[in-house]
Amino acid sequence: MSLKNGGTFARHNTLARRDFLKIMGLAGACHALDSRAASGAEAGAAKARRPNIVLVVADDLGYADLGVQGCKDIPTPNIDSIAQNGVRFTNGYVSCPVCSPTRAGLMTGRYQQRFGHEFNPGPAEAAVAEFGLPLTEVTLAERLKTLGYATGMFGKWHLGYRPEMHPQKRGFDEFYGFLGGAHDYLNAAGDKSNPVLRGTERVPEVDYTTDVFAREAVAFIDRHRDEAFFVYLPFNAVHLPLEALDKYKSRFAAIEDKKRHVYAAMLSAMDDGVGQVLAKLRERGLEENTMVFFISDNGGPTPQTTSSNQPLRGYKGQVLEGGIRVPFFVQWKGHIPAGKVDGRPVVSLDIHPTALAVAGAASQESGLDGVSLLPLLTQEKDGAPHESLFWRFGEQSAVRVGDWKLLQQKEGAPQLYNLAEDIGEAKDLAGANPDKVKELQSAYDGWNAKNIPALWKAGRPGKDGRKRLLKTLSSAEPDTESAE
Ligand SMILES: [Ca+2]
Repeated sequence: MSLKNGGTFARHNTLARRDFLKIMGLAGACHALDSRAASGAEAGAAKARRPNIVLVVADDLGYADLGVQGCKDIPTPNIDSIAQNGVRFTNGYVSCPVCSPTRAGLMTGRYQQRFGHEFNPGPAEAAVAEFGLPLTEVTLAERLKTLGYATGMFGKWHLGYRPEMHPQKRGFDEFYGFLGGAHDYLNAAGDKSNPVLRGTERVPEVDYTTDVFAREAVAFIDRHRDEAFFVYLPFNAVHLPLEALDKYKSRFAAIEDKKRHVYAAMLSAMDDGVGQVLAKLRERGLEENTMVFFISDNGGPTPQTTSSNQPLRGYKGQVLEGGIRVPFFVQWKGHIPAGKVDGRPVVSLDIHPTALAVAGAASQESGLDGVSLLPLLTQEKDGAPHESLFWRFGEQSAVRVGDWKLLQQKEGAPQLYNLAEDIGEAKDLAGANPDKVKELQSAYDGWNAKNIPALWKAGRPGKDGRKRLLKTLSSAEPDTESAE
């Protein structure tokens, strides 16, 4: 795709949003339309205000872990329904193959390497002292809050432990969840170094975390049903540790493999939770006024959890497709097509500008790397939203331009694949296509020139982190980069 096409898309993007707002009757003083004070039928009130945004993020869910993505032994009807009622992107990517950097990109709409958020921080007990989403960056929650949204977050933060990094300092009115990267599900209140918090207060008793995060999100929707809201629901499911309630495990008595059995139960619990959120939107007549996103934060770590990235090669922690291509669904009843499968490459960075466009933000923010997907979703625009997509994760890097992908793993020579013909990245075409290698390398170098060095490295805690690590070594099992 040429630069010219990219420019056309950007212009069309702006036009489409303006037209869309006109249609919605939202152009101009949207804020005045906030219907908190309005009474009467809920559905009627919902029509006269900015659309809600619900962003559900699964943790370490593989590309093929959902029914609609090909999973055969674990039914996920509720998550599947988002794809069935909306658009399923089959080339949907995240900007990193591990947790925290993906979330940094997701919240900011910018490649996280632009601001040094390239790595995970290490486990909560020994997090790198420098860790946290830099305060130079503006989150989606902050931008939506400025537009008058009620903002709530329920689940895993993983963007900083320091007080100034707390979700409620980064745009969220309400927070129920934990600050770290991994968490117990069954004895959730027992984790003293990474407690479950309501706001900044430790919660003394916590149910199965997947259940409770969904319950909190549902309660938030109920409380804020008469105003525009943004719900960020990043489950820690289906990340390690493998822990599930008997009521979920009993659904999978036929699965003999012990890991798979618990994994199925954890995924089923999350599917129930998503179902409860969708049911609440339906009950309150908000489906047509709410855009719902569903993604995973990185690919599945198959050996650890039995997650599947088929037919992709590679796992969490790698820039092979299995690490970065994820389930990516968007639903907005009555506004975007139902049951559409879209093969155009999109990336998690696009969610931020898409949400702002849906919210009717007056102008596009500068400095974003993501683009609004609204013109794709409303079918007003053909063509790809991105000329190219990029990944950098320490010694690993990758670039995708059209169907071509050039990638550099930790060791070895750069590899070139044609994803249209070889989704499993099995046939390295680098030797036969030196010009293509050069072209993609040049695109990567241009992108990378605007990045900065990583502000911290996982597994190398700063002075404070080292102290904490030594203190907790007897009780803690340090996570590896890929396990976190
Ligand atoms: Ca993850």
